[in-house]
Amino acid sequence: MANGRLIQSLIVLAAGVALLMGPPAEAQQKGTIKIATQSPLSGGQAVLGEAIKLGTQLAVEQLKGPVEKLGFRVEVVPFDDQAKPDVGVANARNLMADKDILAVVGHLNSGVAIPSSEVYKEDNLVMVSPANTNPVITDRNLPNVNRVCGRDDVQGQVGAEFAKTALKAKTAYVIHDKTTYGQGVAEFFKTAAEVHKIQILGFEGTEEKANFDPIITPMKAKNPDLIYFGGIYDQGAVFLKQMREKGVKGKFLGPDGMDSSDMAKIAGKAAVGIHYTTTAGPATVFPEAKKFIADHKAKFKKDPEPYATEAYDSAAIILKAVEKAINANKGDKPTREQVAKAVRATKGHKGLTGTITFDEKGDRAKAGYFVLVVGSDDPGKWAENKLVKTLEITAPAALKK
Ligand code: ABU
Repeated sequence: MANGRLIQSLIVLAAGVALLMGPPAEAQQKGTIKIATQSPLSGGQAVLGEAIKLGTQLAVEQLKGPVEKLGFRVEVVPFDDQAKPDVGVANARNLMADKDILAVVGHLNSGVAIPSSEVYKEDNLVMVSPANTNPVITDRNLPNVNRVCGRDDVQGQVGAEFAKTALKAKTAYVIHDKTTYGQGVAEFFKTAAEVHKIQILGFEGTEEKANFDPIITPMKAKNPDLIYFGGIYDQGAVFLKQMREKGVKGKFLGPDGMDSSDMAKIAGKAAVGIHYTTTAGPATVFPEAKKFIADHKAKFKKDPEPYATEAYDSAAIILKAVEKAINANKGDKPTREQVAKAVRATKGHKGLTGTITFDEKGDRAKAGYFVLVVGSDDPGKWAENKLVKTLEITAPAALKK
């Protein structure tokens, strides 16, 4: 009898303790919300693709708390688009099939992001791009496509103005990689350069990655003041190195595709002194990014590469939007469309790279544009490249429908 009472008391006590501790963790779980990344994680552009993945991972690790408090586990799912449009589209189909994926941070390449985002659009899956600069990204007015970086129509003008006023170029020779991004930014540079009365001595596209002799020989004969390369560092650095080896003396300018420590690794001494424009603000110029740089170094044992900071901001915007969408949905898991709408409504987000507001087409209302000069052939010192110009420019208005 006494034993019976003791057992009864223990049961009551255990129930009381359980009540005080709240329901077990699994009972609070309303499911998983996944944020995908899409960027090249293999191949020649993996340095920047990896930066996008790492920036996203760090943001989710540090900022997922409020969404988790609402009962959801938050995960990052990285996809390797290999900088190839067909791979990006195939990945997009796969990630669309996973209904827990509510947002994408990506891509690196505009030529991959444009067709992939046509797939995301089918179910209003939101994409926030840290790095895609081609105007078409947002000029399509898709409700699910946004970017925190600038645009090539502006970047081309910034480059041309710098070529004229700072580099004193009177003539230029323009090479591009025939991609949506590389050819696009080269054309914007050329148009703006002509407005500045820079004479364009040549304009040529190539997919060559190893032997640039057939391009360099006629270019050298024209002795341009400036060579502009519209493309990415894995090709541009090889071209630059060979161009110097062949005795081309003109100054070298490129867009944000040059902005990677692999530029110095591949081009070596030829990289020292070249200029590039970029929409990836060097992390060191943002006071808010100080802790991010330290955390990135501690966790990944290296400096953040360009666009890691913008990836962090992209993921932070997504997490805030997911939190708002859950609350607006009475605590239930939101739809992809609800998240997309909350992302587009982003106004005055205090990011690492400054204040971010999306305009009606998904552009960052005011984006930063930077001009830098390479200071060393040591890839480990890429983050120390000297900033020579900073601009903040309002995104061009939406195209008339
Ligand atoms: N903006 C640099 C990466 C290249 C691209 O937008 O395609």
